[in-house]
Amino acid sequence: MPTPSSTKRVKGVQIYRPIVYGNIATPITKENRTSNLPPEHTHRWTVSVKGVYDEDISYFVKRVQFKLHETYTNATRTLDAPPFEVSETGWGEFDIHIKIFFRTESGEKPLQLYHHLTLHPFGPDKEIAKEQNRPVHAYQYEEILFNEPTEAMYEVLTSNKAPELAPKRTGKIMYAQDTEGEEEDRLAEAIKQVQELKEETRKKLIDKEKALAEMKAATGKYPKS
Ligand code: SLL
Repeated sequence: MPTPSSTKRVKGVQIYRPIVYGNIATPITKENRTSNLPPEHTHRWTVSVKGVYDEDISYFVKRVQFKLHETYTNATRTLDAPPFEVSETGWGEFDIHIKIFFRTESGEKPLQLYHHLTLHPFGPDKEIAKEQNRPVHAYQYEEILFNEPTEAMYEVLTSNKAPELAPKRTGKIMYAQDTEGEEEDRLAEAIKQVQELKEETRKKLIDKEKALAEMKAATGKYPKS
């Protein structure tokens, strides 16, 4: 009997799909506190699993389970359709267990990730951020590897139905700015720094060239180049 395409694997093939997971948190202030909130709750937050450009990942992800701290009622929240996210209010940080289930035809085991729910600003300008009640973004990037996917999953991952990995939104993606967080941010910062450095070097070079030209003119020692 031939092996069904749902179990037959495509040898030597590896397919990566990037995702972003993490949370945003906003302080509850006097101004935005609603009367139904327990007084000890200090933050509103949303934890999510999404495409890097916020594109739909449900073509390969069929379910995401978020296991919250046991102080929450119904601590295990299961999402069978996008957006794969949970919004809550609360007072404390804790580790969220995130379990990602793939399409059945993938034959893949669920992927277990952990995210530390981050409510408080971190990084170099955390004090200002705290003062200004800025929202906190704490996201992590992950590349999911499908090693020798089943033929059916290979189809799913590579077919035209798969959304383009092109940006759907024009907004900048916000990444965490500390150790947990993102190469992306550091990369953008590095590129900026290199550009600034290039510009600075260019200016210095122009100054040096000028000085050299003046020296040449003054001494008459050097042949004109
Ligand atoms: C801490 N170890 O002590 C952590 C636990 C738990 C946070 C934080 C529950 C909100 C509610 C909530 O915010 N739990 O359901 O009332 O910081």
